[in-house]
Amino acid sequence: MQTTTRPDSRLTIGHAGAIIGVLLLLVAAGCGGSGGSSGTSTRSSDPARLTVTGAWARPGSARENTAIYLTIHGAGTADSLVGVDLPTGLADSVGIHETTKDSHAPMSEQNRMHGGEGSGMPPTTMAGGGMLTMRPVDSIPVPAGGQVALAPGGYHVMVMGLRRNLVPGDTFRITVRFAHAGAVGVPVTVRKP
Ligand SMILES: [Cu+2]
Repeated sequence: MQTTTRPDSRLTIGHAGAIIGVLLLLVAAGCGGSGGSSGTSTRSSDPARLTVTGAWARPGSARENTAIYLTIHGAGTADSLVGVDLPTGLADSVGIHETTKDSHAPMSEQNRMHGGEGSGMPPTTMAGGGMLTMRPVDSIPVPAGGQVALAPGGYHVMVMGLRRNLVPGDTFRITVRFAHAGAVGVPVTVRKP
């Protein structure tokens, strides 16, 4: 007097579970792909075109200054970064700056005007007794096939007079202009250094 429905239904449930498992794997694979390298298009040595990666901004409050950092991967011909455009209404002005360690000069006029490279940072402090001095630059050279990092303590995109708060996790887009490559749209993520 035994029925055969129970083993059958159990088999069906087991089969459905396997299908769900496969679907979860597919979803997981899709998520993983977006965070990592996505094939040859992100190769830094691609000579065909200049690319900009890893752009991030320091958090900051309205009326403060902040900085944006990024990495430029040069194309087959030498180029230069000549300007940056921020989204409308993000800040009063923007410039390209270089921070250098200067053991002689007192606080520069530029630093007195708008404080340090990062929001809320004291303008001129550095371990070892040197002074950090920021100065505006007209352009940043990008060698053919080379890589240029805009990073804390060096070149940076100076954002002056934020008109709203930037908190970790915020994202916005900037346009980075190059002499040869032209305008390159770049996504920026706000995060702590
Ligand atoms: Cu600066």
